[in-house]
Amino acid sequence: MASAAFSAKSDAIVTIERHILEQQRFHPEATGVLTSLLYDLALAGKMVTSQMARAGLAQILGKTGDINVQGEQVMKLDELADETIYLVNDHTGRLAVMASEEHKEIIPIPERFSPGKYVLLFDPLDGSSNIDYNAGVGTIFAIYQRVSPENTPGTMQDCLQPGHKMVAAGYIVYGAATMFVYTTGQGVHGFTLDPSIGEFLLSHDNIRIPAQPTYYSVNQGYFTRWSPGVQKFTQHLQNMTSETKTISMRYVGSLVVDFHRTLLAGGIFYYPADVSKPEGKLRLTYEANPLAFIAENAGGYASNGHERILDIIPNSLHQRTALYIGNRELVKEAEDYIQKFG
Ligand code: AHM
Ligand code: MG
Repeated sequence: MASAAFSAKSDAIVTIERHILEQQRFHPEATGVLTSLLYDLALAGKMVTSQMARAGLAQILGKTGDINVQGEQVMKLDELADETIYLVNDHTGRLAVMASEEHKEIIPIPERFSPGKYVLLFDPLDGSSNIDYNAGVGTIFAIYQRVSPENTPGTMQDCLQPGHKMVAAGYIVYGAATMFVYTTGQGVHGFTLDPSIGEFLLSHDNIRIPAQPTYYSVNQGYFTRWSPGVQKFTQHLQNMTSETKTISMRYVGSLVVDFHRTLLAGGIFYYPADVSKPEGKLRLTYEANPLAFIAENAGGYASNGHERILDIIPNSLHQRTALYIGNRELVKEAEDYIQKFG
């Protein structure tokens, strides 16, 4: 007879596969295609993790001319991540089209494979300027349903949908441990890769951004380039830091890592527009939108300083945007400062 201890729900070992399948129950109309697509992305995450672990060594081996001991060209990690995600997804029949921060144009599904009903937009390795310093980087992805007719090649129009049309979003952080965080609109869930068994296991169920902010996160080196509203908002946060000591500053320079901390600890991340980047730096489609979808599903909010990120209709694939993301109240306060002071 089974021991009572075995039936305790809190003892359940939840792999990412099991979790994604269980989430499917919230969508009675689901066919399982999205479930498989998410699982494919988790697989890509494991493959990139393994490439990351060997990256330092590959560089040493490739130092003399970008050829490693196997006689292969040593690829940059962001190109490797980009290719991995593409190859995991190009043939499955689940996608109509892809778009990546690494490619100028949309990425069609090869003609020999049938086009599917979903659209995948991704930043294969965000924060890649941090790779040389062994600091955290990550993959960010957004999934939409196609708007073009079924069984035809996907189009640019499929890729330029406003963020509120998203059906799923997530990111994978390659840090001290690899984590996969995703939402299909039913809460935000985080998994940690156990490298010894090669499985993502549920470690952060139903993440909510804490109401009490712990950190603000911004590159203050650009302070003099910001508008008065952004400067005043930042000074407001600095005053909170010195007066109440409840909020402190952290900035890695990897959006996905800075966002992950903001999500778990509470606070705000922002990358404003400035005189040298009047549109902001971050990409609406690959970075701001998926993280905004996650933030809102965790009780937070994301804005470009004037309007909700998820309401912006993209007019180009690599469109840039200012981004304020995290605790709803803090992001709203940023909007207020910008409206009041410009
Ligand atoms: P990238 O797409 O060239 O990697 O730039 C995006 C990165 C983000 O991860 C990060 O938030 C930001 O650029 C950091 O920029 P900065 O060095 O200007 O603070
Ligand atoms: Mg990026």
